[in-house]
Amino acid sequence: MKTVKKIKLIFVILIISFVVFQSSHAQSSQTSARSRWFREARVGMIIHWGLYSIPAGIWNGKQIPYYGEWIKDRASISNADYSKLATQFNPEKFNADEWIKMASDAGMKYFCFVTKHHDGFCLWDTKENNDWNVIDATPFKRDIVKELGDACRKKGMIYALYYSTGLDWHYPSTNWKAYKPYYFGQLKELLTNYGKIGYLWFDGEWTPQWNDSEAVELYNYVRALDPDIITNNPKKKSSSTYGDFGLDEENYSPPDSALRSGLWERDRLVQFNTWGYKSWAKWKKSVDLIRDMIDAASLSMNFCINIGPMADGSFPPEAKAILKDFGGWLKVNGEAIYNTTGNVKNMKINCEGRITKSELANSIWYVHVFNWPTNDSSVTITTYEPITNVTVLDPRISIKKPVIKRNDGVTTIMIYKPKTSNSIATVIKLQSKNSK
Ligand code: H79
Repeated sequence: MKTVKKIKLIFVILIISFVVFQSSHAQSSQTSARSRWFREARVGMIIHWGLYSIPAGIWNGKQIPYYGEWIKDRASISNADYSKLATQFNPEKFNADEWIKMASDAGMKYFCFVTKHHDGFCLWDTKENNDWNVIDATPFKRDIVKELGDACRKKGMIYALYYSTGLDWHYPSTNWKAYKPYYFGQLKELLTNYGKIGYLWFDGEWTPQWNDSEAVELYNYVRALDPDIITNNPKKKSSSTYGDFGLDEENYSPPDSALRSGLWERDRLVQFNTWGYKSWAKWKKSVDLIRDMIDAASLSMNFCINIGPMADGSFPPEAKAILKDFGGWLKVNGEAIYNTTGNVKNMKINCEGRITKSELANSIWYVHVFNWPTNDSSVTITTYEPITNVTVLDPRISIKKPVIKRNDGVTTIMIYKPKTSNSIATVIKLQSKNSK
């Protein structure tokens, strides 16, 4: 064979094996034991907190647009000025147990912490640098990644980590040769010194140095450090083709068609247009966020709520109020979210709402009614399933005996609006005679 042909053939084989390798990962993660906790948990919390929480969206008296954690870039702050923030970082109200209790009380099953954002500042005791981490550069001198990990384990909360791989303004990731061993070393610390980590979230993958082979090398490196770990797609945010799950980040959503296969996490902000706390950004309403979570579950996606704590280590009161609403709703209706799947095809409802299906038992569905029909007509559910049992999950809500008809293999269920209903979503549980 001529050399050119040979090279072409080798090239084709390489591409094919790369694609096969990646897609086998994507498929297995949907059913694998590794990702089981992720599929069951359904709801988590991510925390953006660091030096950027001190200016909280204001620099030199001006409100700086865009994400609070991008303030160094957006306000063109010099390295010298930004590093002064480290000397002010002393969050006297930080208490890892309190944070994890708030997450747990809100119904969250996993907790993800941003260990290093794009500013490169490390919130753990890294040995890879001696000037840009919480131990060496701040008066606080406590290993936050460790304290949160310990608190998670005490509470039975799964601990996950975010790490800005592709972008580091302090140890410039543009100098790839020097940066790569640095960040590989840091990932080793994070994955070997802090107990079992549920997932690792990579970020900054849009940068030019971030090509396919780097993404595959990173994924293989991380899996070698912990064969059980799962990761988001290290190459592209809005796809789950590589790695184990895709991210539907707010302001960065994939097309609906992409969501039909693979594992996904939807990430939503509690303040508009920021992940890190901003003193002046508006807050979302609980009802919208909780319905967003229900919508995610109805599409078989996880939902992860982002909180930006304040510089003193406390959660903003508005965030606490939102989390309280999540906790209140999930405490009563969690059965319709945890351990469920979505994409229910053979069931229709005549009002604004969503449907999930139990993974724990056969033939159990949950209809989440957002808005009841405004006139006197009923919520009407039509399905091929032979439903025999209709109840409301919330024991405080009582409905009149529903009308259930079965004709030509189609079940029609009519439920009239109860005197009191849940203004976020009232969950109706349907069981068929095949339920186990
Ligand atoms: O950590 C949160 C964000 O700070 C981070 N990912 C989540 C989890 C993130 N920030 N930006 N992005 C993801 C998308 C990148 C947008 C960019 Fe740009 C467009 C980078 C360069 C062009 C906007 C415009 C920011 C700089 C210029």
